[in-house]
Amino acid sequence: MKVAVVGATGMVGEVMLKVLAERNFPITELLLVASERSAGKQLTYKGEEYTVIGLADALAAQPDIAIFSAGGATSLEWAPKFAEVGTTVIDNSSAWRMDPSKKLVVPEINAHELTTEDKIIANPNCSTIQMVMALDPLHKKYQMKRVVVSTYQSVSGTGVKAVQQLENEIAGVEGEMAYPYPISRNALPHCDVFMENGYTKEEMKLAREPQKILNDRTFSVSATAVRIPTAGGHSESVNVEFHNDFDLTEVRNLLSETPGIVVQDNPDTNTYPMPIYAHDKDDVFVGRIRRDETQPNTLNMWVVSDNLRKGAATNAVQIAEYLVENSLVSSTSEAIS
Ligand code: A2P
Ligand code: 11C
Repeated sequence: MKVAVVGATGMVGEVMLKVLAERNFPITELLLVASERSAGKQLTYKGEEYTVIGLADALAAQPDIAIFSAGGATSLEWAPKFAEVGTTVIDNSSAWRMDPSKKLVVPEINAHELTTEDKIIANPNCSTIQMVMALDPLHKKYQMKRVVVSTYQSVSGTGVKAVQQLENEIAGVEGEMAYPYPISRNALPHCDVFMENGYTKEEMKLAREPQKILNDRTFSVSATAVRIPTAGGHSESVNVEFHNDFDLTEVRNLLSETPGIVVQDNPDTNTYPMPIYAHDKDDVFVGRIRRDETQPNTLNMWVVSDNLRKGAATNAVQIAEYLVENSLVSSTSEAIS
């Protein structure tokens, strides 16, 4: 495959290159793409140096697959141009997620919906991906009615400036602020911008994206998204009410048997998921599985994942792998790696 990584110099882009290399994605030609500011810069992939190019040059090269992590504005402008020349775009931004003509894909759940017609495929929001990974097997068995989620999101979800703000504050040095307030020793009930309804955009992503991914509007999600001073890995307290009753052992078994999920749940040994241990892993970790004793058919759980991996890069690469394995993209040349 001729693959373009758009936003290769960014935080997600860096992890994308790592994940593509680790999973040995079949690449015949790799185009590393960023803004014109970065054109000419050198980046390394599998020990080889690559020169960063701009979007116009990447488009002219007509890649088979382009994975975009360069923000919504870039995706809105450029993804259709790539699609027009036959490239299949996998887009990490929020630009196309709720567009009814675009699929919103978590491969373990709904990759089977993809066809050769899908030229722009949306990758869901990081906090959505880890939540639906844990909800899907339970929804299939017990049918969800309502989810109440509170997130504890790392600064890496905001980007380089936010990671720097946290590091500066810990080191006690002045610097640029990514957030309106200090983040060290703090918790900001504010992820992404505020909307007219008083919710943040992140909260609305959590409310809307799961219905589209699970192709089911019979359940609702109410979210509060909070930024906390962790470097990487998002955590979520998920309260889910089902139509049908469940057995806790069966819930643990269902989750354990689900590919991509690891259950870490043993109060006797203080075993539960934490962001520092989810770091650099592709799985979604679930623990603190217990019955909500205040109402029937309701479960509490704690869901943690590396937001730059399963929440972004890994999910996108898994989509690309699915396309290749199911001949939904055609390669312009023979694979050499
Ligand atoms: P650049 O490094 O040249 O600015 P992050 O989310 O970590 O800030 O990364 C954003 C990524 O998107 C970077 O690789 C950045 O490139 C890229 N990017 C931002 N704006 C554009 C643009 N207009 N065209 C292409 N790439 C862009
Ligand atoms: C965060 N979820 O942690 C965001 C980052 O819609 O893809 C990714 C934003 C998005 O703030």
